[in-house]
Amino acid sequence: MSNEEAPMSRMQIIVIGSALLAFAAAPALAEGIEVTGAWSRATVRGASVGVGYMTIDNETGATDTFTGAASDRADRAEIHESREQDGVMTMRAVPKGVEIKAGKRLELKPGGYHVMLIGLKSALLPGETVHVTLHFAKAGDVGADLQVEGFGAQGPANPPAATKPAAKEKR
Ligand SMILES: [Cu+2]
Repeated sequence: MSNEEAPMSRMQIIVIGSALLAFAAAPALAEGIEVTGAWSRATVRGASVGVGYMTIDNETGATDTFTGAASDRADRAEIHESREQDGVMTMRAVPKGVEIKAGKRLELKPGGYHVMLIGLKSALLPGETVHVTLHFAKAGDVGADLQVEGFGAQGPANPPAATKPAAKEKR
C-alpha cells in the first residue's frame, strides 16, 4: 500500500460506516428534528400513566420549541419535568414547552424531562413499541416509536448511536 492511497481508503471506510450507523439508528426526521433512543417503561395493568424518554437533536438550523405530544394509547400527553425538591422527586407540567436552540440536544430521561402519557388505554407491555407524535412550533409534528423496556428500567436497551463508541477507523 502506498502512502498516497492510505488516506483515501480510510475516508471511504468512515463514509460507509456512517451510512450504516445512520440506517441502523433509523431516526425520525422531519425538517431536521432528529429523535433517537425513544423508550418507555412497562406499566402494570390498570396504571393510568406512562412515560416517554428520548433524545431530540435540533438540526434545523434555527431555534425550535418542543411544545407537546400525543399518542393513540393515552387520553393525552404532556411534557413534564422531574425535579428533586427537599429530597423528594416531584414533577410538574411544562405547558409552554422546551426551547431547543439550533444544533442543540434535548434529552428526555429519568429524573428530568419526559413525555407523560396520561389516561393510558391499556398497559404498556415489555417489548412492544408505542407510537407518539411530538409537536414542534416550527418543524411541526414528528413521530417517534417508544421501545417499551421492562418494569423499573432506567434506560433504553439500545441507546442512541451518538452515545456508542466511535466506529473503528483501522482495518
Ligand atoms: Cu410526569
